[in-house]
Amino acid sequence: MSKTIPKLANPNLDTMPSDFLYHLDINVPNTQDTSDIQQRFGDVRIVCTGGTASRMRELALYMRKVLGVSDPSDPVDLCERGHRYAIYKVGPVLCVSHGVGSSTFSVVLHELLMLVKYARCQDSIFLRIGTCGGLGVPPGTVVVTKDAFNGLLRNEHEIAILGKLVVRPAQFSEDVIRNVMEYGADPKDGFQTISANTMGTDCFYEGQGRTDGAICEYTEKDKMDFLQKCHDMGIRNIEMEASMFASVTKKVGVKAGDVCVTLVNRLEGDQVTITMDQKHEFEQRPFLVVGRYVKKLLQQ
Ligand code: R2B
Ligand code: URA
Repeated sequence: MSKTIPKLANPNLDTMPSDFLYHLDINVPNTQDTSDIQQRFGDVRIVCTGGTASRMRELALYMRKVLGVSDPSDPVDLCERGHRYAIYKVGPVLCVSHGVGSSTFSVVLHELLMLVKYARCQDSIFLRIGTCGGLGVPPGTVVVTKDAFNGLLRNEHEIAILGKLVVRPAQFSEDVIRNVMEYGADPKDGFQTISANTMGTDCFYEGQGRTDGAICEYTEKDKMDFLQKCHDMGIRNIEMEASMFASVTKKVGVKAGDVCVTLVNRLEGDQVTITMDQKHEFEQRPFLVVGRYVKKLLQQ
């Protein structure tokens, strides 16, 4: 199969003489000759993203083990001077923090997509490795997103552009979903990895039907009716990035997937009550699943 470099969906990029990926602190002085960027990032195949810089640093250390990279040095944050996000590189894998929610994630996602274009990365795959609330599944379950729904329970992402609402479809790559399940899930792990629908909301509290935020204008029954409706639609986890992530990557033709571990069963409560040690243990689970997938992918 022929390899592809992302084309993106912005004709202006073809006529810009230079570009500064501001939040990444990466300068592209000459868009017609990106050999320097190609040298630094041209081997990247998989861009792993996740909420926090410390988790992405841990993922980088884990990827060293998965890929057999023996390097005793501390992982270097390649965009430390940008002060917003962190990027670690382990061979063909980038581990990048994206903050909380679609708005912070979309900023770094745009810049990462431009980075892989300028670096002429072939067939790059974007992944989000995150945490989420679960719906009717035990805390610690790993969910690989099938369809991404927004807070209106639509399988799309809405964004205001030039004063108008633009609606785009929000599906992840079927290949990625299938392969993450096939290569990554292992019943011997002692936890479940399932493929199911995800709701990505713009708010952790009201947007996810919680009754414990600073504002709540609905009853416990309204909340449970809504969560039950989500469950009936095959939604098994709730987080804050899936619909934006699916829609942006789909729009530019880059394959992507979302792999998250549940921290709470929302049919049983709103508060995340697991201990920080338990949370840390749960956060390793998507590492295991994605690690196996990445290893297999790179062997092909
Ligand atoms: C899951 O966890 C974060 C909120 O606590 C958010 O980034 C998400 O999607
Ligand atoms: N992240 C979310 O967005 N929701 C939860 O319930 C837990 C983590």
